[in-house]
Amino acid sequence: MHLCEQTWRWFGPEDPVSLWDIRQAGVKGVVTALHHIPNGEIWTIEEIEKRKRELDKAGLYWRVVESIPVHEDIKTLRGNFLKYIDNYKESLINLATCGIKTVTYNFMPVLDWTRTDLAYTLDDGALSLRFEKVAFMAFDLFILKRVDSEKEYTTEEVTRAKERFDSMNQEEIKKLTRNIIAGLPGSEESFTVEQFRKALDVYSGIDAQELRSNLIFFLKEIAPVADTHGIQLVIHPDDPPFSIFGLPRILSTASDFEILIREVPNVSNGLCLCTGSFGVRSDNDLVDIMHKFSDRINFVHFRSTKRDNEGNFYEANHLEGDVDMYAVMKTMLEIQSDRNISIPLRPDHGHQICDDLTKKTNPGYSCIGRLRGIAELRGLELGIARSLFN
Ligand code: DNO
Repeated sequence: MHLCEQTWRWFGPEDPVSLWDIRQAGVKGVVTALHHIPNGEIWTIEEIEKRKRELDKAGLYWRVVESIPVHEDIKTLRGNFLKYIDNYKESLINLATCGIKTVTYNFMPVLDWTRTDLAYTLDDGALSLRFEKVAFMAFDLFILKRVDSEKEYTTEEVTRAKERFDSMNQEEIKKLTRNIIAGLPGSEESFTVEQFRKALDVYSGIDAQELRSNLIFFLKEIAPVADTHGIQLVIHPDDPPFSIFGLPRILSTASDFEILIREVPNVSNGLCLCTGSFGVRSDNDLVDIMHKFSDRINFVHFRSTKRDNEGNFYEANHLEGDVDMYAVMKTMLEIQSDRNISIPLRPDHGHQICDDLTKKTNPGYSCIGRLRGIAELRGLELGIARSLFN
């Protein structure tokens, strides 16, 4: 019987959640990254070993890298992209040399994950992350004032966004702006409005087809290196899984990943199954995605979201919301049994609850909220595993 290998994301020494908190969550495998190394630079063996030693002192080990960020020059195949690809390869080789062999990355242009509200109050008083479409449009149309953005929305949407914008005071405008472009945990970029406009401009001539072919180019370069060194590359899906700011999106559905493995069939070309990201789209059938890519899923983020008909979603408790966590967990257990392996899992995005509410936490990465998540998932897993295999 193969249970998932439980892991926990840690943002490094600055993370308010300590390594001993992680131990007490009953987890030994850590998901982390060398966030202090600027995007594009090589992760040296020395720096990797230093992080490993830190974890080791608390009886933990570095199981998954999340993420080695992909430099914008690679996504656009402009500027210094060849040098950055070489650096990426070198970082992969260095990680493999140090025994770390699962590497997450994403190919979302400009921004990593995006939410409008980082403290959405649920009816039990917990704080959650939310994407509110009208607030997003209000930012795009009336704060960022992106050229031609009104063409991407209906007249009714523009009217609703204007009403929303007019109802906000200066403080709320600042907060919304910060939430969207100042960089959520794990994203390596942070922008002012002016910088953000410039970053978006770079993509004005790049459509989804071009971005996809850039990703394929990048993967064709790095996958053979990963194959040779036994590294599993796992791409994280777009979050949210649809276009925002007119930017191309190329990893939001099963067919997006299908194209990727058709073009780059190397064994190292794998998927980070983020149930919360894929789960935002009602046309994504998670169990079907898992069956389709059962041999490519090498890391899993367990998280659920609740969407409505207006294009909004918030992050629900792990066993609630739109994701059928029972079905996902059962499929995970079947896949692991077929492949005869354990796949690393991490509880993603907990709510701020209990003592979390009085502390400064990384949005989505509170200690107690995730602890609740992992405890529920662990119970669910054991229950299903015992009824399936015992
Ligand atoms: C959000 C995360 C993302 C993810 C990266 C992977 O909580 O899931 O920041 O780590 O997109 O590259």
